[in-house]
Amino acid sequence: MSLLHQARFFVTVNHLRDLPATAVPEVAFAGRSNAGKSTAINILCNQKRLAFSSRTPGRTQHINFFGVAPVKAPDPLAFLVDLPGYGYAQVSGSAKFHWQALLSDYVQTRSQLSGLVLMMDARRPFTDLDCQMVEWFLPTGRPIHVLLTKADKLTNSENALALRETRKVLAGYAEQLDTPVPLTAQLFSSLKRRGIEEAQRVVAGWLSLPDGCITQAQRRVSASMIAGKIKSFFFSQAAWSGTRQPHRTSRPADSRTSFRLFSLKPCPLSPSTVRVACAAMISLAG
Ligand SMILES: Nc1nc2c(ncn2[C@@H]2O[C@H](COP(=O)(O)OP(=O)(O)OP(=O)(O)O)[C@@H](O)[C@H]2O)c(=O)[nH]1
Ligand SMILES: [Mg+2]
Repeated sequence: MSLLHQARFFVTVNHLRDLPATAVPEVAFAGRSNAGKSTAINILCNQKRLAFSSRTPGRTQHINFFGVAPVKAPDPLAFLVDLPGYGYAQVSGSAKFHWQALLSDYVQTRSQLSGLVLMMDARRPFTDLDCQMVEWFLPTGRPIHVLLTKADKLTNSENALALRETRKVLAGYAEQLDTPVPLTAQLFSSLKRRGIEEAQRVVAGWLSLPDGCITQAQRRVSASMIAGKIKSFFFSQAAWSGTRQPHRTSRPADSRTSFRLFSLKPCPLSPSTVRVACAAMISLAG
């Protein structure tokens, strides 16, 4: 299981001065309002209401930090950061200015930011504001991973075209850089659960999280599951070989007094496979 699944709310910030004074890495999710940022954070963290998503654009109005840490760990190992969406027309002039300044200052100056997940609706990628965001962030020399969201709204060929075009634009940006930095893209759909593992791998890699993290409780469940499977395997190899009466009994054979005889077939697993299975059980149980 990914450590991301154990993310929990940490803090909401409305001014740069309130950003957490921590040294752990962060990954921020940026994009137009309604692109699906908050929904994607929930899906990547396998939770329903970690970040607030809404049909109404402009739902996320502050910078929300979610800490990633093993259960009971006192401090987060890393943060996921849900940014307010840009391009929401209904926001008043001064609020729009405030958000824009907050966003641009955050992505340009936050040294803990390891990478930017740029979320764009697959039907209309690279609006002016998306390009603006890329241009703010590129000088930091950190990677960008584009999620082309709501891929469920397009056909396969439309998705393939959108991805190809997006990669072309990113390659254009990469050419302008003196030092190469990964600028990658993928298709994504929270609704159809498409592209989740690929996105998790990128985010976990940027945050230097281990690929998987098995808690003690999960170890016990996994160990008992494996033990159960091995047991049922051996039983499946057992062949019914009849009911026998115990010696020195005159009572008719019934289920209580008779022996049920099973013979085990020879185990078809090689000794080395059995050794590996046992080692896996022992390490899970540990
Ligand atoms: N069809 C479809 N709808 C989606 C998908 N992801 C999100 N949505 C919907 O899009 C709407 C906006 O989602 P949010 O996650 O709140 O978007 P946001 O980018 O956080 O929006 P702001 O907070 O306003 O910046 C919601 O109604 C979601 O249910 C998806 O993959 N497919
Ligand atoms: Mg949001």
